[in-house]
Amino acid sequence: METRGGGERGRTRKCRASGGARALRRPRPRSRPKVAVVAAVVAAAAMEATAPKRKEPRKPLRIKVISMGNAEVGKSCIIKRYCEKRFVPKYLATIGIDYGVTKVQIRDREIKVNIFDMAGHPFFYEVRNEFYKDTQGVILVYDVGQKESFDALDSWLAEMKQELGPHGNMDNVVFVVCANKIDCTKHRSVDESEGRLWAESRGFLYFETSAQTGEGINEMFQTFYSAIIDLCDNGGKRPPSSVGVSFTKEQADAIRRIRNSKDSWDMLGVKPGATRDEVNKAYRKLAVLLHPDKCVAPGSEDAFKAVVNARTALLKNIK
Ligand SMILES: Nc1nc2c(ncn2[C@@H]2O[C@H](COP(=O)(O)OP(=O)(O)O)[C@@H](O)[C@H]2O)c(=O)[nH]1
Ligand SMILES: [Mg+2]
Repeated sequence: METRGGGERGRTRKCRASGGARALRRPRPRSRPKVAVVAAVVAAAAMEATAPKRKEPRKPLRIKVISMGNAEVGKSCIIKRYCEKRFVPKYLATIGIDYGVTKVQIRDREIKVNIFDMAGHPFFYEVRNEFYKDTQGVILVYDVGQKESFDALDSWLAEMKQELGPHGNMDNVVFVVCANKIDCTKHRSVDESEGRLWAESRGFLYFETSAQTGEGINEMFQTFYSAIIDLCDNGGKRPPSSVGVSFTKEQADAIRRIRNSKDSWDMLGVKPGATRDEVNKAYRKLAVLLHPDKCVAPGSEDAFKAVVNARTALLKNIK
């Protein structure tokens, strides 16, 4: 896509250059001094600079975006909310794939988005698998009140990876994770830091959304499309700055492990019955890794507090 855009700009420039050259063209001896040619070119450039600039519309950038995530998490409603500015509560379950084209203006660029809204039900795998390739952006959705839809995100990535095959490159796709249905606060079972950690540790964008109230939807799409434009302008590769991971995998893994640990021993990563020294050693290692002054990973503060409490609890009972 960038090649096409770049080519377009290239052609435009070439056109102007030959126009200028035509205006200057006149018979001249071969031996004309180089300096005169340079002067003529400079004069032409100056004329071009003072002439009112022709605004040549750039061709809209064409992109392909797909939605992924379990059935019923709100993929279709998120897309509808953005495209039609309304919530359709009784939206029909997607059968296979819904397809739509929409034009949007992001910064100074017009982009033509081809959206393939995929059905999340396993039954539609055979229909979905055709649509993974040549995608610039993925909207990955889960329902914050349904833990299994969050746990399923890894299998969605795995399905895409498998369909793209060994030569497919997931690194050059912009992923945005939507933690959807945040209006249902009573039933929330995946908190923000957990979702954000999962997304950001993979270099994905993360947004809390509600297709019902509209919260987060516009910001999500604006940032998502903007990141896709940056990707296209960067020759189809995700620019390094967009990854923006400011914490290590070790920190992310430790937070996840602490969050899922079943007791204080497990939390510190020591065997039940470990000595004071072993507990202190394990504690120090985690405290250095997750200290709020050093670690900005989502959830690090809670993980740090949990580790402090686990150590206190264990030391109380060890002689
Ligand atoms: N409360 C609430 N319900 C939502 C939200 N988004 C979608 N829904 C509901 O969730 C159900 C499934 O939505 P749909 O968009 O069809 O899910 P999909 O299968 O992922 O495409 C529908 O009954 C919607 O009304 C939301 O943000 N908040
Ligand atoms: Mg749907």
